[in-house]
Amino acid sequence: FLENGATVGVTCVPFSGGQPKGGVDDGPVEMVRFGILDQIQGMGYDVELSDNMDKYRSMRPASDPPVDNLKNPRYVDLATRRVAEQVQAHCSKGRIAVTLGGDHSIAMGTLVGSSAVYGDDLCVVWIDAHADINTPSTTESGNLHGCPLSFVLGLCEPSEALSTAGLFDWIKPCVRKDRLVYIGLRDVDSGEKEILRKHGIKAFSMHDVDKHGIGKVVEMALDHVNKDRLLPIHMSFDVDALDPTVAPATGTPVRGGLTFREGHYICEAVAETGCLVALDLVEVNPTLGDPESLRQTVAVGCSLVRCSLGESLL
Ligand code: 6HN
Ligand code: MN
Ligand code: MN
Ligand code: MN
Repeated sequence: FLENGATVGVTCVPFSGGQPKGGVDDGPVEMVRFGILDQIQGMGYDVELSDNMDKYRSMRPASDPPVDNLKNPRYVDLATRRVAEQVQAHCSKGRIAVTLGGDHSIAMGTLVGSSAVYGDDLCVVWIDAHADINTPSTTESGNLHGCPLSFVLGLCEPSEALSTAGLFDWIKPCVRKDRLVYIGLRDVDSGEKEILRKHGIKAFSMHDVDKHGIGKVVEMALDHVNKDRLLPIHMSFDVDALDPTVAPATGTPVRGGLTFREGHYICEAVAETGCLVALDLVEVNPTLGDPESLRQTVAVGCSLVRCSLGESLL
């Protein structure tokens, strides 16, 4: 999939409706200001940018009371549906779809979009401190950035309230449970642990990274979803997978995360497969912390994107 003359389709999603903290909607503009588009171009890719990115902010409905404890459900429904269209458009033209968030709820859209093109073959590599697999009934926070995977895997029990409101009914199960793998977990809710166990979903926690080393963990993770390294990979990278000393400007930091090199190693190893078709880089919140934390987090986000696109391969 990665080859000379390839095109990267970038979608910027200035969206914060999946969680309560403002500022994560400024993530994409800060990464663009840091030069991510020129950097991708400088690597030899053509870059196509999705249009009307400002529209995300104006999509917020005037009234959006919780449904089933889920916060901002209409706003998240509208925004993620648009993300799905934009990512699908890139993938269907053979572009590598790079989506810059925004909070992690936008992955409902990116995964619907990429799976619409790649179907059952799609492998999902989820790099995060969190499992983001709460259902509308297990979520304690009601924040939809903690729920995207339960929607695309089809784990949500049919909810009368959601279907009456006509919300998320466009999301059909589109990712196979045995083609999802996690790296970096260290803050998983008890309801989520139950879901991972029940469905036999493969996860490599920070404990596994300590025990085996990142090289072995990435190899085992890719072996699980993509034994022959022939299937298309969608990597969803939440910057909070990194240790807060490496990526401090993020909404739900958890101590004991991936080092700078471990994070980059994952991206390099995925690039090396040549199978990357879609990448999400989410949860950069430039308003949290001092200017140096901001610069550091934006810089590391851009550098993970470049590495995923093969920057450090010789
Ligand atoms: N993220 N499990 C917690 C919740 O609210 O459901 C945290 C979710 C964090 C989500 O970081 O993308
Ligand atoms: Mn996440
Ligand atoms: Mn997270
Ligand atoms: Mn609907």
